[in-house]
Amino acid sequence: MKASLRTRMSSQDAHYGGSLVDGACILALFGDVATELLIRIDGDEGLFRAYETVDFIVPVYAGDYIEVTAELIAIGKSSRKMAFTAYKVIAPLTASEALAPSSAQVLSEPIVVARAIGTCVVPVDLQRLSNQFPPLVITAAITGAEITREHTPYLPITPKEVGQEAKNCADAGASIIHLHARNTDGTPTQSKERFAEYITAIRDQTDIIIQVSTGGAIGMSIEERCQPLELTGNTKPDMATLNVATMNFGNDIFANKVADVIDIAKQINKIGIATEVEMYDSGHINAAQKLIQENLLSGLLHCQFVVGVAGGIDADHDTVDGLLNRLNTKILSPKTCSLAGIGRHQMSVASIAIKRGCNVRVGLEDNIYLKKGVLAKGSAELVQCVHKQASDFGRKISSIQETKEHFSI
Ligand code: KMH
Ligand code: ZN
Repeated sequence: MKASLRTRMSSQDAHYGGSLVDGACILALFGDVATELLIRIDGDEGLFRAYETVDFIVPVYAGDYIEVTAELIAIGKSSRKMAFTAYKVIAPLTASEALAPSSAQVLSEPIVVARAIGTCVVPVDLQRLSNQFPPLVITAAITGAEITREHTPYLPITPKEVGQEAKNCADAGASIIHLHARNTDGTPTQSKERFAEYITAIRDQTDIIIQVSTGGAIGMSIEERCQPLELTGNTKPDMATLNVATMNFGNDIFANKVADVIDIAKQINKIGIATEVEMYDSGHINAAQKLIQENLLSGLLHCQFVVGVAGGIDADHDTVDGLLNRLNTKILSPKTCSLAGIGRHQMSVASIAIKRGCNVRVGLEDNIYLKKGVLAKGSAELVQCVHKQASDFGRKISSIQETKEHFSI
């Protein structure tokens, strides 16, 4: 969660020679933006307790326009830790550049002039808007279709390995398994028999929600991809993915023609299980919006953004932030949103999701490393990292039962 404000430094703020503005003015702005954030979080102005760090990086002069932001980075019982940044966005021109004393310019790139980390407090009995964010739903994508045993020896392949991995992820805090299947030799398959073996092995160990992939592997036909939707009885899945658009996927094409997307949506609706809409770029939101308008997606819309795929949208902070803002302005019907970052972006994207009230997907399908050069010994280790990040931030983890209720499963 973030707040920002923009103001102009006046000649009254200039305290030192050469119209230099006192650093205390920047701290006053940090105080104001912190107050806005506290009002948004708790419905109370709160109090500033302490700064951990303050760095004045670039001088600020009278006439500069300064934008300050505060981002919530951790929540305690009454403490709210924030990261502050001050940017210069407009500056007067220097005497040699100016046509007149009134000449000024909008900077092509905002300049960071100061940063700080600080903690505010809101007494518990004054917190009117507690439980700002819903419990965090963690999805574990444990198999995927593209990662092989050559990439990592920890990829589960046999039903026994898949069942154990699902249990480990559930124990670590995941409430959904995003499932692909593999033949014994590791090649991807959407065979319903293989899915049935996997689902049985998982349900022998845990009641975690099973979300089957209808995306399958690149190059598979729609019929092949939809086979897990034929399962009934004890092996009927709880949820299925719906990929809404065609795109480049690395060096390949992930084909999802409009007619095929509609066909898959209808098949999922027919068997009456929850749909997770998979999106890889901002334009995919339009495709999802069209499906809603055509009544092919109803009820709570579960959106999964997979970011950082070569061919899809980038996974950096500002891009993901913009993507979430776009989702919120475009899709007004009830929705829940999850973020999955590919490769080295996995944990940074998880962090954005936790702080923006979204859900998180991690797992070997999207990233095989725990940290640079160190392979994760399975998806459960990645789930544990997300659990820790969420706990540090003060966000609860959704239990399997809570997630089932949330998605009416
Ligand atoms: N294997 C990717 C090409 C899904 O599971 O629905 C597609 C995919 C999407 O993984
Ligand atoms: Zn998948």
